[in-house]
Amino acid sequence: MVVSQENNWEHNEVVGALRSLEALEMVALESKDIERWKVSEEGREYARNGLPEIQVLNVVRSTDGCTSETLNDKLGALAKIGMGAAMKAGLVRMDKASNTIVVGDNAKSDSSYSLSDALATVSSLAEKESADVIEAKVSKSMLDDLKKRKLVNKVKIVYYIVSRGVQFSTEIQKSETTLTVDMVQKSNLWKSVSFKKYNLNALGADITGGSLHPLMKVRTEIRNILMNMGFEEMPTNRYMESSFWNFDSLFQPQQHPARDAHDTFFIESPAQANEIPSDYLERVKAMHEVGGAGSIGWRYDWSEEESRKNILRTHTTAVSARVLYEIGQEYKKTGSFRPRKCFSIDRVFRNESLDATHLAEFHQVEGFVVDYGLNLGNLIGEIKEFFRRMGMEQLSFKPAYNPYTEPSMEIFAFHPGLGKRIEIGNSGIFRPEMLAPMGFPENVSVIAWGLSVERPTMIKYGISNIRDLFGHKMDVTSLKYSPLCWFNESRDEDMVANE
Ligand code: FB9
Repeated sequence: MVVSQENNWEHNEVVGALRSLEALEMVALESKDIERWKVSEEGREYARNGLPEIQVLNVVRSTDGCTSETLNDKLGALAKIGMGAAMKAGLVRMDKASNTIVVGDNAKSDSSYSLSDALATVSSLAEKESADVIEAKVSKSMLDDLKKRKLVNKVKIVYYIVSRGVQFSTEIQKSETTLTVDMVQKSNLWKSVSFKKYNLNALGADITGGSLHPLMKVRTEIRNILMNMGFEEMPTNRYMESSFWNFDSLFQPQQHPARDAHDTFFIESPAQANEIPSDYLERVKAMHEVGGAGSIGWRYDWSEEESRKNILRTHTTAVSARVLYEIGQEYKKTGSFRPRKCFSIDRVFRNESLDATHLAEFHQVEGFVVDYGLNLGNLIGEIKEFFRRMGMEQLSFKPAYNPYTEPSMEIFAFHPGLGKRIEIGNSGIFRPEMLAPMGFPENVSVIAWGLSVERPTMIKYGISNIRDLFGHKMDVTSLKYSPLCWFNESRDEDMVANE
């Protein structure tokens, strides 16, 4: 501290240099700390020119019929600060008869203003005496008043007693950091140079590089849960899809509101899909127009042109439709098929109004089981097991409507962390009007359910605004510190059970 003052050096720079010399063992440092009172810039101004209330008193004393305007003219901004303090201290008062400011009862010409004395004492001693010396001369109440008005404050100053180190020298001999071949074989320098000691306390360099997005951590956890339940992943590498696979193959009528532009993104180019199996297209057309497999259909003139319109897929059920069509074809060819449990997790796009929890896209999870004679009980069982592994128990089911499933159910669960029941997904049994054109017989059924990745991620990571999770405004650096995602401590048991 003294060194930095005497040489007008920055205290922290002096400390840095001392630390470097200590590392070279050229100096030894004994750390000390001391409490001091420091006077603020405002405090120093008042110590020079008088506290605002004293300046107000002086103006009032020297002005007959002093008014607020007089004070403002003479003291500017100080008038307001000073007037309040001067009134409070009884140095001045308002004379109602003349409506002017006059000298108060506490302003006796021979008495000094104790707060001014206190400020003067602190200002004269602060730079050279420790806090306890000042506190012996100035009362606590005065110091508290000055501190409250931010004119002084108490600080702890760390300083060092510096003495010569074992390697003291008036020159800094550059310590080598690397032992080279030359030093050993050619010049024998290794005998005379000094080597820098390893600083084993030094922190390692921050490891840069990428880090996984919370959505991807949750997607991986959900993928592992489904694979441990025997589900195989479907190919989802098709953001652009035809309306045919996204809607028509699911028996969703062409007049359905979800199919128009305010809910769906239509592709301008290429606008039309070409590769739709023609025989399958005809069977889908017939199912919409006149029905079949016990259904009376939707009874409207189905448009092939409408079905060929390219869109951004609105759900990964379009992926399920393509996979189920291939399985149905297997049945048509061989008269049997291998029952399967399939899932998909990928981005879907909806032309919806944005808000704190909805963007125009989200990651959908969908699982289905195709087998002979599946029923609602099987569906509820799969859903309960899946969400149990996500740490959700106490599920409940509410009848709902989907264009391509009947019956359909919304899924709810009590979330222990949130302490309330929340919606966790949707589900249903694919309609026969969807399965028959694919080639499935009546005794084959498909149970399915869906959820998003965003909602569990936002709950898991405590994120309330989806823009903090996904999109150009999210704080990417926060990714480095987001923890791994485990939904259910009993996951290890599940892993062992399924191995
Ligand atoms: O994910 C949703 N909620 C959810 C899921 C998991 C979860 O985990 C807990 C922390 C551990 C917490 C919450 N939902 C579905 C419910 C709501 O968030 C809902 O408001 C938003 N939904 C999306 C659709 O919004 C337009 C979530 C998304 C969703 C909804 C339905 C399906 C898929 C995704 C479906 C389906 C389906 C139905 C029948 C057959 C096949 C697929």
